[in-house]
Amino acid sequence: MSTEINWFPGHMRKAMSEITDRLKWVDIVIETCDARIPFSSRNPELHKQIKDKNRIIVLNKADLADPQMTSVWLSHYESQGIAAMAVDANNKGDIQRLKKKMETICKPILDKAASRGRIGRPVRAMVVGIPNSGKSTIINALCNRKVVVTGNRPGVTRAFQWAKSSDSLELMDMPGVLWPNLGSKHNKLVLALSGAIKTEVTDMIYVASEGMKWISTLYPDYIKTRYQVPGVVDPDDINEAYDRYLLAARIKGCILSGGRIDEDRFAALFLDDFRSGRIGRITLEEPK
Ligand SMILES: Nc1nc2c(ncn2[C@@H]2O[C@H](COP(=O)(O)OP(=O)(O)OP(=O)(O)O)[C@@H](O)[C@H]2O)c(=O)[nH]1
Ligand SMILES: [Mg+2]
Repeated sequence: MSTEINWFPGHMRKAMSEITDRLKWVDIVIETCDARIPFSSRNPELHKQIKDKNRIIVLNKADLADPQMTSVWLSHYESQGIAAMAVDANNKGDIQRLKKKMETICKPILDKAASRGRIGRPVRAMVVGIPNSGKSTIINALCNRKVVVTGNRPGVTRAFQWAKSSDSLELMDMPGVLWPNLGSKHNKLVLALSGAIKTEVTDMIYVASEGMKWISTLYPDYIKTRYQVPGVVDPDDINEAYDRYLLAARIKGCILSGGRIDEDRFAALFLDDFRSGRIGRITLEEPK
């Protein structure tokens, strides 16, 4: 991926400072992560800001992640004493469980307020996370109605907005934020693969071919079955990854007139397959 990619545009810098300013208004932080990339979807800059707040990690898009790995991640958080829950924000049962969990977290806060004579003031929760992780979808689900705008691309929410979940819980939607240095090559790759980075600033062919290699390494049968291509022999061989990518593109009929491979079309097709779970339920990283 080119180092000139601008994944930290001005509006994210502004959103980060808005988060910092408004943290003092809220009692709880809901940190929304992507269950497919629990490590890379935790923004270290955000973490610094929220680490001392009462908070819960929501591993969202759990319907797209490997359920066994999700259990491993939840045990990992439990061992660290971090409240966490995995959800599919579009699943009513999961949202009911999240509501119950929120009630449990809110109760001591409401009790404490009541003991000081402050009755009727709802608990306020700020929902933060990387772009496209499902923050606004979770808010709408917790409110049982469409209060905030959602969309299948990063950068949909541009300004903070309050939403009332119940008489005792108000939620603040926030723009998704990345950080200036996205960390390792792996972090950048999986963030792009998941859809957290705008397509316009990403080398989609690189992301798709390297993503295909990484998924082939972790889940060899998924790639072989869907694209009828051979498995990984040498993970460090860039040519091998690219040849596999071209072969898969040919097999899927991404061919231009004259017989040339339509690499862009296959990149879009592959990323759409991954993001909608058609390749399989995949988790791209494990706890370190
Ligand atoms: N499969 C699946 N899709 C989800 C889930 N939650 C959200 N989505 C989808 O993910 C996309 C992004 O959702 P948003 O709620 O707009 O994400 P966001 O975190 O608010 O994004 P920004 O405002 O851009 O930072 C939408 O297409 C949602 O329908 C989930 O649990 N599972
Ligand atoms: Mg949003």
